[in-house]
Amino acid sequence: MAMSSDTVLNVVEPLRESLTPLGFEVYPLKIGWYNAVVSPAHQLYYSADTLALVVLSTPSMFEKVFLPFLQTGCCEDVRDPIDQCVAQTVRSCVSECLPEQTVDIIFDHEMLPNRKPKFLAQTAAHVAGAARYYRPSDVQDPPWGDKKMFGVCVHPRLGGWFAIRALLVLKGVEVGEALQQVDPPNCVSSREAKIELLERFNLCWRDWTYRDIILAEESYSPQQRQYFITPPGKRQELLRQWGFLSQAD
Ligand code: B12
Repeated sequence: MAMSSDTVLNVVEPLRESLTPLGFEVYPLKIGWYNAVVSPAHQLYYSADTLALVVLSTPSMFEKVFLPFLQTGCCEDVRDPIDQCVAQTVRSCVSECLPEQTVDIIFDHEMLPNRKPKFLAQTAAHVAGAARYYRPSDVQDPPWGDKKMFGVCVHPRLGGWFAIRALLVLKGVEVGEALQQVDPPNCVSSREAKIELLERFNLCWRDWTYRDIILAEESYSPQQRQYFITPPGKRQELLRQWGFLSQAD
């Protein structure tokens, strides 16, 4: 089904309207933009003009969706309550807003049998114009030499205070010229700042200073910080302390 720009908006706007108040952001992209940059092993098998949406969580998702989700008691015995909560929220918004569409929903933590991620979240966020992906190869003659360094996305308003949660692929919805690619803002532009960002993300990511590489409009609340600083294996215990889980286990 070929779509005009009006129709792109008819898909994007309802999802935005339902996910934005819950602390998420939604950005459209074409599968072809993603496939143009990733290696053959990471290609997504849809036609180049297929419409997709990348979903980010912003700081307020924790209070708007996660704490209420905990209150419902849904997270007893789940591997990762955040992933569970995000999956439930995204799935229900998609089926409510796009009941007529076949949507493949891929989450950031999902892996293929060969243990590669099902989609590269940072690349998707970059090509959608949501958050610029700073890669080690963006720095010429880097001070870290040949050491393996990971890249990091920076959001123009949230710095590093967000996560990339899902890619929604609208199967059979082809958009052609109706969707134009926009460059994500280059908010960390000097060579020195890029070096600082990549060093923080790789060498001291636990102190979260990479998230403040630019001044952010919003960041994680003290309660959210406490949750994410707690190692995943100890989060159940923390939730119990907060009174969200039953005492007996
Ligand atoms: C596996 C993984 C890890 C592994 C390995 C990291 C890695 N990058 O390979 C480990 C365990 C080390 C890790 C650690 C962390 N991770 Co991690 N991780 C992932 C995961 C699941 C997959 C990443 C991956 O395998 N990449 C594969 C490599 C090959 O991809 P790549 O290097 O980007 O290469 C591609 C691009 O370069 C692209 N490309 C080529 N040319 C061009 C040109 C352009 C312009 C573009 C845009 C792209 C592009 O093609 C290449 C592939 O062919 C992602 C979620 C996801 N589904 O993507 C989160 C993710 C990258 N991690 C994240 C985070 C936050 C972390 C941690 C801070 C811990 C945490 N969760 O708080 C640490 C920090 C890193 C560190 N210092 O250890 C965030 C990053 C958010 C951000 N702002 O960028 C992600 C996106 C998760 C999320 N939900 O938001 N992680």
